[in-house]
Amino acid sequence: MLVPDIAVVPRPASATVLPGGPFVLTAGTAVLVDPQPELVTVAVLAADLIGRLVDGPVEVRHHEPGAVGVIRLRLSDQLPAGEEAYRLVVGRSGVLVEARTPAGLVHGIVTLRQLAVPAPEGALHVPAVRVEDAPRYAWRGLSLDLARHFFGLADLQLVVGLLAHYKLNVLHLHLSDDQGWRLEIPSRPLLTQRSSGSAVGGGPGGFLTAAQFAELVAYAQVRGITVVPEIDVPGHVNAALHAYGELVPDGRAPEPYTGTQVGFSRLHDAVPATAAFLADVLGGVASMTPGPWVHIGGDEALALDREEYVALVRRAADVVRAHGKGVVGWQEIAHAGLGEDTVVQYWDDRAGAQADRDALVAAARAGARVLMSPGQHTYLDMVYDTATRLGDPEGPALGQDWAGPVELRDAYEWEPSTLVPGLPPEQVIGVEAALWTETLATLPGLTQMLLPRLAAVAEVAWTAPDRRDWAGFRQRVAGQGTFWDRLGVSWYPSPQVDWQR
Ligand code: TNX
Repeated sequence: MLVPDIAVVPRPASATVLPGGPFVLTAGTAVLVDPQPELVTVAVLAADLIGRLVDGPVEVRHHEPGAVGVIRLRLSDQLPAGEEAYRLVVGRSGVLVEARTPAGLVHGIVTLRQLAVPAPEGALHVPAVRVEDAPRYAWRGLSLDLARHFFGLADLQLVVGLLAHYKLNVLHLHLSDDQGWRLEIPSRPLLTQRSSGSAVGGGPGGFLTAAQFAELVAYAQVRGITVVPEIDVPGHVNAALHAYGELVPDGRAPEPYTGTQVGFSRLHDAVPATAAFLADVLGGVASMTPGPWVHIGGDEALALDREEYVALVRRAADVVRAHGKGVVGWQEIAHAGLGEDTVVQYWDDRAGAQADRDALVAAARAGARVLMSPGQHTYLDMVYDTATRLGDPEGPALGQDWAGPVELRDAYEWEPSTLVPGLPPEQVIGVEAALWTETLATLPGLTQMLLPRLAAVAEVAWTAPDRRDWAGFRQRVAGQGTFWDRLGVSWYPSPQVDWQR
């Protein structure tokens, strides 16, 4: 018998449709939890998410033995290995979500939310199912460029909600570049005072205060998401040089830069102010970050020779490590031989980047972990196709094309473990989509590039390869459009999918 697949994205490790059911979800449905302090935030989150589905407040109550018609959340160690594993059992009389950690419970709640379908009289029906699920990769992220154009706290919270909905667990923020500085560093106030008001094309810019950053980190953490801040050095530093002219050999600060060229700006290892700058900035960012990682950039430092590049990357890495954090950097840092506790992020999959690929393989063989962000599959700032023009008809078109058009199927159909020949597959820590914002200045523009492709990358990161296929994905993702519509976010109706309307 052909069992219909449940329409969950990313596809769970196992899902069985049960006889009987469905569970009827209404504003009268309560969330029930054991009285453990670590369950309070996840219970409130669950009640909020379900309350928004049913259009009314949902109560949180403590465990009542024998209660029916409730959603029960429980921590349990009787689950498959892995911090993020969860089990979801739905029947007519109730829902049980179990996980080892609050983050696992969030995944179960998200699956429940995706399974709910509108039923007569405003109710929602959840089919009777048993889902046992756990991710393939530990690192499933989105890298978002706040430097070329700035997006503030409310926009970032919306993005965090989308990440959680597709079980992604890392938000990597690109917080500095030639065009602007986007995070307040208390020990270096001129960075934001002088260099936050610029952006590509002369836009207004902006920055996150330290308090807003802390609020975002907490908002993400409740949803099981770690924020990884990136300060891009030793290239991509015009905004820093503009704020602190002492970083330039002749002491003359450059003008703000609002174009989109890359690779022209640089730190100088021999300039005395450089070491203090790296210590203050990366040390400051590390101490503002509860998560285990700080990203030091390291890409496209085209104005530096290899020796000075390596010296500066090692300096930056030393600061991050001295603050007890692991180092993440773009693929070029593989040339610096940083060793085991490093994550190297692969991005440039063009033929010309073979030297980087060789260094990446060598670094991985020496114990570094590799994060997969290949441009041709995960760069969501690429156009979907060359014929479609997205964006305001009066304004500039959205998207770049240096890595090729990236249609939904391109974002979906690739295999992280075999993409780079010679790379030991067990060194791949995960997958991260990237959204650069040279051409993206508004939230609708941003979400049109993210959706639907973010869902495809999320499935590559979460679902085991033997559970993935394009034909199944295009059917399961077809229902997501109505969810984005309900949220009121813009998305691109890729012609590769027969969207449910
Ligand atoms: C390359 S990807 C860059 C970014 C650009 C992006 C545009 C990477 C590490 N560097 O500086 O924004 O291309 O697609």
